[in-house]
Amino acid sequence: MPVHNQTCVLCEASCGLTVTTEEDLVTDIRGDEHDPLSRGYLCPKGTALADLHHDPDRIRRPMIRRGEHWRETDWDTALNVAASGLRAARKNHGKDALGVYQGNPSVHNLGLLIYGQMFLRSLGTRNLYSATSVDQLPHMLAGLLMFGHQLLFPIPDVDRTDLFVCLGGNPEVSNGSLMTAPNMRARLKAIRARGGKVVVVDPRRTETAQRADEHHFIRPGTDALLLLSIVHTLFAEDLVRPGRLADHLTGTAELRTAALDFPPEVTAASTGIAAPVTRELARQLAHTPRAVLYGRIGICTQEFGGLAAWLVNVVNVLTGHLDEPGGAMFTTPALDAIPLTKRIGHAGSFASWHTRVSGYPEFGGESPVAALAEEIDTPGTGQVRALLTSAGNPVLSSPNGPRLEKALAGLDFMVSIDGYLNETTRFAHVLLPPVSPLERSYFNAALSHTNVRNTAKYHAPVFQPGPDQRHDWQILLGLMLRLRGPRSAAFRRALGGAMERFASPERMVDLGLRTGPYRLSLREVRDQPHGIDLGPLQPRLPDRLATADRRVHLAPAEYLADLARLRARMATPQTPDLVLIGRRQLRSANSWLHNSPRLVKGKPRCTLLINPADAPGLADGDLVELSSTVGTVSVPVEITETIMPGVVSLPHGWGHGRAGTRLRVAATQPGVSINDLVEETRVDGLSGTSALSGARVRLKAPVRS
Ligand SMILES: Nc1nc2c(c(=O)[nH]1)N[C@H]1C(S)=C(S)[C@@H](COP(=O)(O)OP(=O)(O)OC[C@H]3O[C@@H](n4cnc5c(=O)[nH]c(N)nc54)[C@H](O)[C@@H]3O)O[C@H]1N2
Ligand SMILES: Nc1nc2c(c(=O)[nH]1)N[C@H]1C(S)=C(S)[C@@H](COP(=O)(O)OP(=O)(O)OC[C@H]3O[C@@H](n4cnc5c(=O)[nH]c(N)nc54)[C@H](O)[C@@H]3O)O[C@H]1N2
Ligand code: SF4
Ligand SMILES: [Mo]
Repeated sequence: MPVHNQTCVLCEASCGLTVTTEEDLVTDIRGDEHDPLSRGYLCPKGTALADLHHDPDRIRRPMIRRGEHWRETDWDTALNVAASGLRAARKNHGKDALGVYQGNPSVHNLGLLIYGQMFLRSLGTRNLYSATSVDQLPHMLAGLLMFGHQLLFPIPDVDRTDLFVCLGGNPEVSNGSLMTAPNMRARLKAIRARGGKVVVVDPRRTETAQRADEHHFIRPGTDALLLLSIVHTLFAEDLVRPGRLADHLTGTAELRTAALDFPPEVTAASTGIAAPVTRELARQLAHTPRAVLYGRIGICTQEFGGLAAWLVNVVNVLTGHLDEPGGAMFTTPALDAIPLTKRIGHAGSFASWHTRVSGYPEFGGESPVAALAEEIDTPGTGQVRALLTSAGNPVLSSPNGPRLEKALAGLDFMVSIDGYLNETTRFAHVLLPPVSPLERSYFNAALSHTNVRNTAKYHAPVFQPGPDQRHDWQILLGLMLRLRGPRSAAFRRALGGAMERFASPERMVDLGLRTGPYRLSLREVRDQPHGIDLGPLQPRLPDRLATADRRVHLAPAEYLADLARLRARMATPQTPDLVLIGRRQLRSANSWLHNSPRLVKGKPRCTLLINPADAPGLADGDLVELSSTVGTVSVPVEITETIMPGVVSLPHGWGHGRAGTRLRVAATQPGVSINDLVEETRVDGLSGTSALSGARVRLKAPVRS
């Protein structure tokens, strides 16, 4: 039976796979022992790729909706109808009337990544949205303001560090993010085995925290205060040692002044972290030669996400851990997007314009998702009339899902590129389904920028797509030619054919590799079925810096100005409300794998974690009503000391079973959507990133036991 090498595209870990097939069936999926990063590791989602591929609910032919009725059609008709609806909105109401939402899997799909950037940006609409603004935007902003490029992410060199301080991440479950590092459990265990230490700061004693040396509860949304207190301590106790980078910094004095107001004794009441703990954390980071402070989504999607992401980098710089082995390092990808994007003027942008309704700042040419519903449902010039969604499910993944649902229902026209009729795409008028992940080739274009070790991997598709199937990039190309290309169908076909041949994702990768730092070719990478190991991360500064003065900017004015907001928050008394945070689960991938029987079987997982102190009279499994200013959900509780008193947690990505979806397995375990409770108006006032974490909620209990 044929055995194929592939890579799992379901999360950033990008585990190598060996996939055994028999005719058109997947018979086995295992971890590839020779993959330079994953070395045979696989989580339960990897095997579920087979379920995804064979899922009878997965849409395989384009469809057009009239009222509630969907009918299959051919590609030419579907693309023509889709393009004419989108074109009408632009023609009648201007460029901004066409909105676009790109979801997370775009990052894991080579063709979609390249063509998405090329085509969707060329539409010139300000109403360009993506999952970035419910995710890593604050880290990208810090890359831009501190290092000069939005893609300059410092990555924890987890395999060589002796102190891993994890703030707002749960890598044992998420398998690492902005840190492509499969099997984080083994990697963290290895730190401890070599005498190192793992410290977790999180409002929940997570799976990662349970195996760490130390865990400290922190009140959601207060990380910037903790980090400023660490900075304060570093200066106050003369622990600042930027080492080799000392000559390449600006803003050290401003930073010291900024942190003066935030001694640990002052911030403790807000963070819940006692001053001696904060001081000790600062000292350990300063005194451990190979140490790294890592901050992930919990510090991004909160009210002070911008400040927190900045301060994580600041602490790594001040303690001499930026760009040093065992610290936070920059990658050297074989296809290096940083010089390529810099050359075409795409190093990043921030606040060069603001959104129409709420005045949120643009980032990288995009509007934050927090603005999507209001830009659709608020009349006026620039109102979104037609929407194209691709690889996303914002009804479940963005805040205030119910408002967005209403807004989508009111659009003149909507097109979705997606293989599922889900909570979002059911509103589309045209659904354009791409091939499955096993029917396309793989190259680690995006995630090689976040690898903990440099690698290059290419795989051919496991299955060849049939003649009536289209890749995402071919769908985008079809739309692009119909929206902006020649009017004659014959000329369009000829141009499309030429582009498919000469501008295929493979061609572009080959070109990128040849001009990249290792001067590889696609053939050389393809010849290594398990990928090429390009070695550990190397020091890259100052050369890698993209700032005009070739320095690391420690105290950009944007951050200093935002400190006033933080001071005000510190002065605001706590309310008696509970505070809601999210959580990830090993057998979920955001909202879209709940139709896999092997991933949803067992006890319902969509439960509300609550501390016993907040649950008098409640028992495990009791159904409670949880409400916020935007909605109410009924959910069973799970009473546990692992959640901080005053905080409750719901996993995200649930809330299935809505009318018009075609997800029969998911409908048997629908759960509720956390984003039916999170206000869309909760944003980080600096960056516009949604503050998904920290919504105030009230409990009415129990409604039934
Ligand atoms: N199994 C699985 N893996 C995934 C995904 C998935 O859905 N399932 N999703 C993938 C995606 S898209 C991403 S972006 C990554 C994310 O990867 P991670 O960032 O590791 O994701 P989470 O598990 O959500 O961890 C966030 C942590 O922040 C904590 N937190 C919440 N609020 C705060 C706060 O205010 N301060 C602090 N310090 N902590 C806080 C939460 O309790 C949680 O433990 O995971 C990826 N991997
Ligand atoms: N409250 C709360 N909300 C959150 C989060 C949280 O922690 N808490 N996490 C946020 C984060 S980090 C993220 S990344 C977002 C994710 O938010 P989204 O990206 O909007 O949602 P997903 O659930 O990842 O949905 C992915 C969709 O892409 C489709 N898809 C999968 N692969 C492909 C492909 O190759 N091509 C195409 N065309 N479609 C494909 C799937 O069928 C599915 O419909 O959610 C965010 N929302
Ligand atoms: S950790 Fe799981 S979901 Fe992520 S790439 Fe590996 S097998 Fe896939
Ligand atoms: Mo994400």
